[in-house]
Amino acid sequence: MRRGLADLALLAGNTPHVPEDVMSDIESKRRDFDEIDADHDGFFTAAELAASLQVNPRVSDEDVAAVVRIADDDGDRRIDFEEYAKLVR
Ligand SMILES: [Ca+2]
Ligand SMILES: [Ca+2]
Repeated sequence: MRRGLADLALLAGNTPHVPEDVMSDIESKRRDFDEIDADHDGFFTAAELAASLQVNPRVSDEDVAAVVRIADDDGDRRIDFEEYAKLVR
């Protein structure tokens, strides 16, 4: 049996293992994370977080450092996506 393009498109659009709302939640977190992670190395540091928050003058360097301290589970002083997802869940 040969699959047509329509069948493949149907398969591609069909993700039974991940409910759509969970999927979009992860996707929107991933987008936010990528925005903070300016150099896209898969981590963001206090400096990258501070730069992304510069639009908000009420956020101090101390606040940023505190967020990184709280979110940084493995103590490498960088926040990976897993740590970020936990923080904003
Ligand atoms: Ca980075
Ligand atoms: Ca970390």
